Amino acid sequence: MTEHAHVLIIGTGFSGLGAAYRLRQRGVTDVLLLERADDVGGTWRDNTYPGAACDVPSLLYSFSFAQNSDWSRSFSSQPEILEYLRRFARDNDIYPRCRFGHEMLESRWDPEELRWHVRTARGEFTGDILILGAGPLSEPSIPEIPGLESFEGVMFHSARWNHEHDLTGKNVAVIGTGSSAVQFVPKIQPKTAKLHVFQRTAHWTMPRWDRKVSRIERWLYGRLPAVQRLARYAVYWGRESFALGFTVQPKILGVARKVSLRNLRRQVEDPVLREKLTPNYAFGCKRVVVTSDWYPTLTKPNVELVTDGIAEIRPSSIVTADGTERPVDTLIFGTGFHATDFPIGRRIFNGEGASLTGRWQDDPGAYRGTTIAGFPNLFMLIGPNTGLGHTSMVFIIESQLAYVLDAVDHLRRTDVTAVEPLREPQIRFNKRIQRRMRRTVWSRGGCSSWYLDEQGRNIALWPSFSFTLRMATRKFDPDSYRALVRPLAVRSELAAAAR
Ligand code: N01
Repeated sequence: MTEHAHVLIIGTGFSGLGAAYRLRQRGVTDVLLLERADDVGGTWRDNTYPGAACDVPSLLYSFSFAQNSDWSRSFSSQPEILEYLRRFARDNDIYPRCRFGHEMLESRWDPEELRWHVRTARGEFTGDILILGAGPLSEPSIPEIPGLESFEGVMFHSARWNHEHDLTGKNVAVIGTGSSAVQFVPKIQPKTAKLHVFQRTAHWTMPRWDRKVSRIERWLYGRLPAVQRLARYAVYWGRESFALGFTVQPKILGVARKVSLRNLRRQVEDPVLREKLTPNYAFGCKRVVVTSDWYPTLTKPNVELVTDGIAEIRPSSIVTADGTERPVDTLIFGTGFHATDFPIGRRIFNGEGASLTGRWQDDPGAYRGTTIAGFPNLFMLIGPNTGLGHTSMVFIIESQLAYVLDAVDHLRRTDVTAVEPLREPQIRFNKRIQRRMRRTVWSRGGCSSWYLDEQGRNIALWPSFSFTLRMATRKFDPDSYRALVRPLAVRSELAAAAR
């Protein structure tokens, strides 16, 4: 049997839960959330690796409309964030609207009915509006390395941590040294017999000024939410200054660069190791990793930082380009995610049968990061060019939600059934983004990063301050959209079928 909801939401992370909550605030309750896993939480449910935590301050990492006065540390751990999201879903009655185990396999726009047909692993759904909240960092990326399939030990990705596998006394190889690896490597190092960390590119680091949040602070935030809001603003504006460096004047980042190099000097005595860890591109070009225990961990006697490229993986070893073979019984990928190829786009089809991925081949991008020409009533949270390297993605999600809600209100206020952005405004919008992108450190900093797609275009990040994205998504702008109206006959047919 096909279940219908006015709004279908894919995913139950910050995006999906935030969408369900805000829609309900506006009186839209006919909503279903389709979730592939068996609980809410998104990336904070999936990333359970040791040491998983947020590298954005806790004060910024909750919904502005559901601040958490109870964070125990200034940078929250994954279990605490997951518990926050579960509590949020419980307190706001979102769980009954969730369909767990329903991985979205295919979504097709029906140009006659003017609605979405969604097939999941467990059922069929229709929806007038489809909100994508699956997140760009949900599909782990495992590199193709010769011989990988021959490996006979245990291997897993950081976002699918194998907690059954005890690392005590093991010869472990970690591939990748990004934001995830710098969190779990220091946690697993004491257990392992030998830990080989394979680094392709050195990352710039910033210390993680983590501390316990005092009881007095928590009490104050609980009693006087305005004080917490003030503290939140202060942290927000402090971090916005990074956007100035990333997108306008990279020279401003000189201070941060010095802090990073000073830490490296202080924490790593060995000049050879220090050299290996010194980035050869501009600060901020790749996402800066936030850590205070990465460098000290790499100096431990059982740790080796390997910078020679991996030539081959054998059943129980890894061979590097210089011919050295290292025995390995556990292989952990800290190799990131399919961030710019949006794998979910292969499952979404418009009325002409074209997939979103196909459409994006020549012209990736969305209008205001949220809607896509040719795909009516599809709203993508954390869509193309909405990412940030310096502040909280929750801020961006809330900004986009304002736009989506305004669009939903527009549909309710008028007799319009569906809207899709016109091609011209979308092209203009993305040209502006790419023009601005040219002067950012991500384009000029001399590095390659997951921000860039195969053609070298940055379709991940917003090339300005986050508040400018908030301004761009403040209000739905119907003039930039084509309006579709469901004919009366189709309306009657659908109504009759629903009875
Ligand atoms: O992944 P990454 P991540 N051979 O893509 C290397 C968010 N996040 O999971 O730099 C060898 O950053 C790759 O090398 P290189 C955050 O947005 C947030 O760590 O490309 N190495 C790199 O070192 C972050 O940016 C939090 O040369 C290979 C690493 O793998 C995003 O998630 C916490 C390789 C991948 O680093 C992803 O972080 C954690 C190959 N073939 C993560 N392929 C918060 O706290 C890749 N690498 C909010």
